[in-house]
Formats: sequence, structure tokens, C-alpha cells
Amino acid sequence: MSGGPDRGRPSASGADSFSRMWAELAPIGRHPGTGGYRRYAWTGADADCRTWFQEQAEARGLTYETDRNGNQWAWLGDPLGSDAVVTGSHLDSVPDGGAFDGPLGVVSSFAALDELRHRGARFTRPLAIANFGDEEGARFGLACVGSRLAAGQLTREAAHRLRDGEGVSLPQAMENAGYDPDAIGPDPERLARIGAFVELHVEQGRALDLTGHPVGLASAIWPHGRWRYDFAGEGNHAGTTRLADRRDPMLPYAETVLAARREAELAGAVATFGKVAVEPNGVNAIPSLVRGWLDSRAADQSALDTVVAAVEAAAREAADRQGVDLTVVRESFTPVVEFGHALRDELAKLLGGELPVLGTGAGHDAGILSASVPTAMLFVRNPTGVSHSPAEHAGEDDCQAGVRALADVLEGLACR
Ligand code: HGY
Ligand code: MN
Ligand code: MN
Repeated sequence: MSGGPDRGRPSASGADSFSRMWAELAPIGRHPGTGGYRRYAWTGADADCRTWFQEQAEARGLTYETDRNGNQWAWLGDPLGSDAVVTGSHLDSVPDGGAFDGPLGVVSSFAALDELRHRGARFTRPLAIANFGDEEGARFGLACVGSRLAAGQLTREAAHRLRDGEGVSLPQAMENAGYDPDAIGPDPERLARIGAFVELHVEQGRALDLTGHPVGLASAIWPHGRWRYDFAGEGNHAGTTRLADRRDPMLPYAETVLAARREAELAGAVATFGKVAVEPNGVNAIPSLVRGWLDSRAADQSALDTVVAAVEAAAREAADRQGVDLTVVRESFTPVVEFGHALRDELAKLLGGELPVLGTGAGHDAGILSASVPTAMLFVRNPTGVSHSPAEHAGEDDCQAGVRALADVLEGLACR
């Protein structure tokens, strides 16, 4: 790409455009009762977020495209050029998620580009802003579907087997949303054209708040996974079935929830049963099936393995005692990610060198892509640390500091 100034449309400063975009995006997929977001993959809210992304791209004269996996890309410069600098994140949410997890990275990316144009930056590498689809896995249970498919970490066949809680398959959902599920699959050519991927994300924890810095760098992502526990018992009448005659799956499930907490504490890890489905889910019926999902994470793989094995052993012992059958299925897993020091240190230098460097237990598309592309993450301070909740929040000043930091990084990488 020539070193000439970017002849894109004149833009407001990053600060002004951030506030405007933030206000535009805020109402999409927000539940009026809880204030949380319900932007699940291939739903109407997801489509509205995608439309918003395309509008931002086209309003800036960027080349807009969706890749074979439904990820969105907004290009400044040649989309087929090499050594591109890519930034972005995701727009989907967990059930009743917060406003910042994902969208902060996407909005900040457009705002950082506006800031660079405002500065009259001269781009010498292709630049892209990306929205990776289905990062949270809220609907189909697997995290980072869009980036995993692109990176060849999820096969088309395995993706086609994914079902949501109503039994709708991922292919059906994609087709209903106007995408071709048979086109999905690895995209090595696209990833080979990327020289660096930088994801800005709200911190999901309070480490930055404790350092007093508004922005930090990621060192690593803990190994983490999701396991589905199916406790199958015998449905029966809650009022007439003697206790001695019951095969109640709720009992081993309850013991397993407590075992998860106990084993996590022992191993210095975390373990959560945050989602449960009961059949037939009647007040006056002993369940026939209790399905619970375990999310567990630890700073190292051996601690995670210890917790996961101990929880399953406790679950099997409790299920046997109650005459209940148990099936355990690992639905999602991400090994530890150590972000490469070269790009991380380059970002630190571009940002004055004094930034905190912190690990996280939260998964990200950057973690998935780090196996294929030089990748780094910027975190923006979250004063309460709360995330995956409507209460998630980052202060306006810190968000603006994130935009400036991202603009400085993109300028250093793409405007040499
Ligand atoms: O679950 C996670 O760690 C991420 O928010 N997807
Ligand atoms: Mn999340
Ligand atoms: Mn996220």
C-alpha cells in the first residue's frame, strides 16, 4: 500500500466518534427488564449488530466483507494485501451480558481509525477491523466458533453437530440468517495475510484497578473448558413417591455443584455450574433428567485437570449412590495461551513502556488466533471487575484512554 495519507472520509476525533457509536450500539439486543444483552449467534439481535458493523465500515469508505465463516471485516487498503494489521473483537454476548465485553473492542477499533485519520496518519500496511462471530458460545455451547473455524480449530462437521437449547442446529441457524453453512471451514489464506492482530477488551477482573492504570497488556489466557453433565434418573410424582423409591437426579447434581466449589478451592482454580436444565421441570415432579454445565479454569493445565477429574469422580459417586446414570461430555476447551513477547513488547514500547502486564481467566478470539497469527491484547480498566452481567462497566475516561492507546498501537504498526 502506498505511503500516501489515507484519503478516507474526513472523520471526527476518536473521542467524539467513540461516544456516538457507543450510543448507537447500546440499544441493540438489550433486554428492557434486566438491562442485560441477549445478542446470540445468528439471531435477530446478532443480525442488527452485524448491520451496525457494516454501516460503520461503509460510512468510513472501508471495504466491507464477511468471510466464509460469517466473521465481518472492514478493510482500509487491499484486503488481499500481505502483512495486514487487524484489530477488533466480537459483538455477541452471554445471556444478560454487559455492554462492554466484546463491543468495547469493536467500537474502539473504529474510533481508533477515526483518530488516526484525524491525525492525518499515513498507512503503509493494510488495516482491518474485524467482528468475530459467536465468541461467547451462548447459543450453541462452544466458545469462539467464528475464530476457531477460521483457524482450523473447529471442523465443519463438528460445527454442523452443534445444537441450541431448542434443538436448532448451527447450520439451520446460519441458513435462517442468510449464510451458507456449507461454506464454513479453515481460512488459512486469510490468516496468512495477517501480520498482527491486536484485540482491545474490557478487563474481566480488577487487576488493572489495583494498579491504577487505565490500560494494560495481556500476558496469557488460562486454560479453560466447558463440560456438560447429564444426570438421568426416574421422573415420578413428587407427592406420592416414597423417598426410598426415588432415583432423583437433582440430588447428585446438587452434590456435584458443591464438589466443584470444593475442588476449585483446593486447587486454587475456579469452577462454576452456571447453567442447568431440568426435565420435565415441574414443581410437583421428580425430574427425569438434570443437565448441568461446568465451566472450569485454572492458571495451569495440571490444576485444571485435577479439578475436572475430581468433580467428575464426585459426581459419579453421588450418581451411583442415588441410582442415577451420569454422562459427562466436554463441549468446549481452550488450552493455555501465552501471548508472544515480541508483539507484546512492541506494543509496550509504543505505549511508553510502563503498562501493567496481566493474565486472565477469560477466553478471547485473540487466544484462538494466537496459534496462527502474531497476537496481542489490550485491556481497559473495569473498576468493579464485574463481567458477564448487566453491571459490567468501564468509565468513559478509561474507554477513551483505550481508544488512544489502540490508535497509538495501530499507528506504530500500520503507519511506519
Ligand atoms: O467465557 C469467556 O471466557 C469469554 O468471555 N468468552
Ligand atoms: Mn465474554
Ligand atoms: Mn469477550
